[in-house]
Amino acid sequence: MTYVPIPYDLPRRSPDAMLAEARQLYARMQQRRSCRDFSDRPVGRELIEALIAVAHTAPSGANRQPWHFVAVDDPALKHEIREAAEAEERASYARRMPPAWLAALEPLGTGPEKPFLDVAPWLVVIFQRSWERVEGRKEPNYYPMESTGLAAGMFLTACHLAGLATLTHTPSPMKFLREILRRPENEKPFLLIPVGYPADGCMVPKITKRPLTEAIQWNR
Ligand code: IYR
Repeated sequence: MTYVPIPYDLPRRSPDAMLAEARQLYARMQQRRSCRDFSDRPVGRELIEALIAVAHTAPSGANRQPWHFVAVDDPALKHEIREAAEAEERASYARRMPPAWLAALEPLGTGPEKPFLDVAPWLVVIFQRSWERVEGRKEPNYYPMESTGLAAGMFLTACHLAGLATLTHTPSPMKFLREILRRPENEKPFLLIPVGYPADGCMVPKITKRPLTEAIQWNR
């Protein structure tokens, strides 16, 4: 059974307007940074829902939408997540991460303490659904990691453009999130994203991106 075709009504804009739009968007996106120092200022649930709605427009393999978003603002639940994440992170930083990895992170100054998991008003946990149970059988999803990554990227972009800071946090392993958040066995934690306002006086490391010319090849 095929989908009903409908007209694709993409608004027509002049090339100049398109270029100006792209450059303005670039300037705004250059200001996006990973934030590790959040304010506890509340953010409304309606806004979080609207931002997740943006992510939910992402393309996905066979339109299976293999993602699930869990938004946590309950302080006790955030704290439970913090405790579990820090337990994993302490083991990672002390034993599991090889010296080269620790050396690569050293300039960022990260460590096993994750106060932002208590402080940020929301923790948005994205799960990847690798398969679905259909009438008792396991049906695979297609490109679940790519699809969920696309949705995650759109979520980060939406948060930034709305004026909120995020951190793509990856405590490892992240299995504890499925247990704490009572998600089913077909869902794998993908990213843990604190969302909120930066703390007053929040500082971020001065990093730059390599020149665009090194990231693009035109033709062969
Ligand atoms: N997941 C750990 C370590 C970490 C790893 C990378 I790669 C980073 O860019 C930053 C941190 C943590 O969250 O501290």
